Amino acid sequence: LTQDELKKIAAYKAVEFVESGMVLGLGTGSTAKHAVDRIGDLLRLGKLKNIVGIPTSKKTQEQAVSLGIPLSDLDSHPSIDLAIDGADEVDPYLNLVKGRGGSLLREKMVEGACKKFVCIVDESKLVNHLGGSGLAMPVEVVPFCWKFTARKLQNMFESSGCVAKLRNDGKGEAFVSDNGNYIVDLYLKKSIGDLVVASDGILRIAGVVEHGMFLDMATTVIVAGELGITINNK
Ligand code: DER
Repeated sequence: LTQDELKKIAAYKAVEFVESGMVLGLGTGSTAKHAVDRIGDLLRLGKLKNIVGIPTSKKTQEQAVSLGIPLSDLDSHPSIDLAIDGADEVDPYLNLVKGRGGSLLREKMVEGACKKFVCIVDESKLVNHLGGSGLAMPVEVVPFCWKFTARKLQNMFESSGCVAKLRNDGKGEAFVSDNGNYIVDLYLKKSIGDLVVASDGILRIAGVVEHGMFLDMATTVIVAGELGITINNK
């Protein structure tokens, strides 16, 4: 099975949790895309009714509009029944790294407002501890003096061999999030130790808006692997 087929399997399994009448957090990324497509299919087939979607990015909003999924926002729906979204990393305690797609702030706002947050991944996302894979740990920062903020972040995790890099948009410019902010990616050589301490430290830096560690937020993680699907509940 290809990675994308595994993502689709996890996504379709998550959509089995969706009931008519629900307010749904719609995730962002290539795995969540399959879940949103599936919800659109079931609505069109009449198997799901009265769904309201709360998108976690402009990209997902556009996808949902094209599928005819009725949309609203957190101002109108401060409490959401169920969110379905992907992740970049999942540790054994269901803590996540998210945000390599640049949508972490709206994802964390929406998923923080959910009664249930079902995370969908293929098995390649499973790690023993967050941030140790050498891949990006995203932090959304205000553009004002971003170098100052990036340096503070890098110094904070110096003992983990941290290198902070501004995410670019692939066209030589800085990536700009849906909220008009920049993303500084932290590349760590070693684990950052206590995740809550790291989270608090990052959020205490004035130029930081939010980071990509979703601690104790997922209520269920659905993992699709070569040997089948596993469903891990908090
Ligand atoms: O950017 C994000 O938070 C995405 O959800 C990411 O974490 C997972 O993206 P993927 O499903 O394309 O791997």
